[in-house]
Amino acid sequence: MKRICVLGLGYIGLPTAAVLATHGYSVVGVDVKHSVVDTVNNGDIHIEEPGLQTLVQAAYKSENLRAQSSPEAVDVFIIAVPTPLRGKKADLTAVESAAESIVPVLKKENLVILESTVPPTTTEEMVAPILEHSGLKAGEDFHLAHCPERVLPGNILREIIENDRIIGGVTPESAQKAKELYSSFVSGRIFLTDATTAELVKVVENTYRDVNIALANELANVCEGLKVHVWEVIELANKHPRVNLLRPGPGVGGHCLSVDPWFVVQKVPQTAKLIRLSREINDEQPRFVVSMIEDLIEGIPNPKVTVLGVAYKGNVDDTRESPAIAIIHLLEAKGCQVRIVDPHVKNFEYPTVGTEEAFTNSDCAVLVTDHDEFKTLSPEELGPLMRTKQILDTRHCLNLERWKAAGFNVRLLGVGFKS
Ligand code: SAJ
Repeated sequence: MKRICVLGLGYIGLPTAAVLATHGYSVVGVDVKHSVVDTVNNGDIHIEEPGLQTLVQAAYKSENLRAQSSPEAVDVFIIAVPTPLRGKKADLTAVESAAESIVPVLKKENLVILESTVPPTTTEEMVAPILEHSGLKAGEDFHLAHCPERVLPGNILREIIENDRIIGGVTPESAQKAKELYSSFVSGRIFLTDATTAELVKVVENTYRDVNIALANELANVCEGLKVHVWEVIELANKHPRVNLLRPGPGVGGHCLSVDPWFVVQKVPQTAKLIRLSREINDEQPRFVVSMIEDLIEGIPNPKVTVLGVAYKGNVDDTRESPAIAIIHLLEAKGCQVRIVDPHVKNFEYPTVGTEEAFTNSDCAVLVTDHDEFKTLSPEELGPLMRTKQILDTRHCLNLERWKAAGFNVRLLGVGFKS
């Protein structure tokens, strides 16, 4: 198993291709975007991920990584394409076309691995039948497995190697073949199962987190009403050895937690009640944040609001499903002028500006993303630029005592004091 084709050179595919290339495999990366193919063929990257540039450079120099627009005959195919949400259901178009593009070059004894997150049964009921258009039978003539990626954006390169992996084969032999490949670069444990179980395990992991955050968000809103400090409640409750509440915030974003639970709901809509409700609670959170901002800017004519951060979480450049998007839409719908700062995000549907410009004449700053850069902002320097010195921290990541000392009216999500 020396030649590998990775289909999809995004957040998962590119790091995977680069790791494989630096582990001695000859890797062909495939992407439908020509700009991505060109970038990778120049040894460059098109996404922000710590350490990735260095790794891709190393892969490029080793001449083990090149990119092109369609797959060629190899030993192993890894599909790592996006599975976005459309109408609360998985859009599997990219998986479908990736599988179709493999058909003409698929050979006996090949191994095909689906890494993309998919609704349970996709590998067996959708990918296998497409690949079988080649005339070869999955599990008999070629091996097919689902090996969900489980890495945390921002920490991908370490986690690709160190995380435990779940591998689900359409047959035990397929799982075993995939294990042989992963064990050549993974230091974590590898667990084997069937393809549908692996698909469900992956979406359940993110569902567990989403449900936990929904509870934290509901608690934050409960604490607002009770005038209790939610962050203290969670910290103290987590002192119990069997309690691990996650953190409330402005909502849940990213391509995983806000998406994957719907993959379960779409399969069993009548049964997955808690999963659906948790999604709804987390999707409602931007509205709650905006109601807090409204409270702060009440009575101010032509209010201007500074949004600190549009990435879905701190220190990444990814804005997919970010709660900031809903917050900005809602603020604009309420007639606010919005100024956005994000030191990590380069491409966003709204213009972003520098910090000083964003604070100038502003009536309220709202911290949406916990980027490290925001933790060291100077309220002493930024306050005088503002029309009204107010700040709302939805992540509990600012030193609000300092902002208060600089003359700010401060609010923290989930604390419940009137401004
Ligand atoms: N969030 C909170 N409160 C918390 C933790 C997170 O509001 O206490 C929010 C974040 O701000 C963000 C969202 O949840 O908007 C998701 O962030 P995350 O850090 O929980 O997860 P992701 O989406 O970056 O990555 C997850 C990871 N899954 C788990 O930890 C179970 C990662 O391991 C997966 O590989 C990834 O989803 C994926 O691709 O599925």
